[in-house]
Amino acid sequence: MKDYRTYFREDTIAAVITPPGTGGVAIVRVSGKNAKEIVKKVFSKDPFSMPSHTVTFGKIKSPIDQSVIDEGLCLYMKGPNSFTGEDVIELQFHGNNLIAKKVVEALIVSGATAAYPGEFSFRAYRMGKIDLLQAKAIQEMIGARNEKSLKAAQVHLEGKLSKHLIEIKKALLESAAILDAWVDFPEEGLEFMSFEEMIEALEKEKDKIEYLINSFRTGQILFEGATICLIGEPNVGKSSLMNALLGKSRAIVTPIAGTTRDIIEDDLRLFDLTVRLKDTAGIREASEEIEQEGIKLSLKAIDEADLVLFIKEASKDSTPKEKEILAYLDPSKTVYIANKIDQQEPLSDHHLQTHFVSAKYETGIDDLKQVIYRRLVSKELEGKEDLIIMDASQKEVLKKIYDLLDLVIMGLKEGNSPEFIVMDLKEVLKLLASLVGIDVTEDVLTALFSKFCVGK
Ligand SMILES: Nc1nc2c(ncn2[C@@H]2O[C@H](COP(=O)(O)OP(=O)(O)OP(=O)(O)O)[C@@H](O)[C@H]2O)c(=O)[nH]1
Ligand SMILES: [Mg+2]
Repeated sequence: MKDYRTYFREDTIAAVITPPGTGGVAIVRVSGKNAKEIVKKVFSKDPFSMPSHTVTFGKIKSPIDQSVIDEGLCLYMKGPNSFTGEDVIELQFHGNNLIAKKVVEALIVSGATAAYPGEFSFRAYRMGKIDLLQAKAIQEMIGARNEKSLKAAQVHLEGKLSKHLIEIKKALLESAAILDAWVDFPEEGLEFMSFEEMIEALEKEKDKIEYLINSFRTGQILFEGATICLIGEPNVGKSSLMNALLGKSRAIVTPIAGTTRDIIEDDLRLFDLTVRLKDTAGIREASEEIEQEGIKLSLKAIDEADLVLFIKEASKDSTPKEKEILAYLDPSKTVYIANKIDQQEPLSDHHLQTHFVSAKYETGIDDLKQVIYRRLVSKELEGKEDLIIMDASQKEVLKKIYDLLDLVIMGLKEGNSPEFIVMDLKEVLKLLASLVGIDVTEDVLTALFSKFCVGK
């Protein structure tokens, strides 16, 4: 459905910016040109006499009957040195929903308008305090579930991803200018750059775009969190391995085949990542209905997982069922594990990349954790948090840019007319600009900011 509210309004806006519920304090933010005038009507001290970036203690009162709502602090930040770039006043009082509601009502009666979701961030963007990628980074930061995605969001917020994209844009702009010159002065134009040099320059930028697109899988795992499931025949030691990885007895372990029926889940701390582990029912031809249901869940878990740990016994030949499961698994998201190496000499015909462990005696578990981590966070992205894309819509735009650059390069190689080639290249420049927030349409902005929560 189309969103009809417009973020392009001049109202002075107000909203609670702390989470709902009870707490030590709650904060209401007021932003806009009438912030001081409005707060003057609800606060016992005059904001016009407050120096910028100072805190004043006073009473918050109803503008209608002057009754006291609460007492608290008033923090005044004169624009442009504030989050939104406008005059901002924040009122801090006791953390109670009822008080917060009354304070916002008092501000609205005094002339403020309730802020839309993400409107403070939108204003920061409109006033040039942050670009669109940085606005997105605020959301990423709030939503970060582990240290790694938090770090990635932080570097996005610092503007490093924007800088990288702007550099790509600059390089492509140069190519576009030369192409323009080729159109206008076919002879002289070639003096600036040879045909081959142009293709080389464009390929270089295309590679950078491809790198960003590929970073999305890691980005998604970081941002959404990864799910890993343990799969195998009954009794191979899936639950034992789950417990060994978690370092606690989470799942029941018995020598009876078919012990685990339901999916058992828990969070595993994997260095700076948190992943969701799922222990499943062993897969076999089950006669019993409960077990059959469990197996159905196991198959579903495989499809939903980012990584599958396939477990078999190290000293046993693969059974027909195991071969069937293996054929079903996607090798790019499977880790092959041979368990119970303490029992007998392992066979030699295992999958080439098999990891040998003893879940019961916790041998090889630390190495396995390293392997799992590596499979989730590719080595080339390690420490390059500024170059990790965590947002699906950003990835889509990058994909369009990539395809267009491909067309441009192909057009050059095939000797197409530079007039047409330069048109595609200019479209690329537009898309790059839109990523950082230059010349973005109102619809796109509304869609983006309305996904924020109120008070952001
Ligand atoms: N010797 C040895 N025994 C193990 C090892 N891992 C698991 N076991 C034993 O194998 C049996 C089955 O272990 P579970 O962890 O319950 O196996 P599972 O794959 O979860 O089995 P289901 O839930 O029935 O599918 C238990 O008796 C475990 O003690 C191991 O590394 N070495
Ligand atoms: Mg089990």
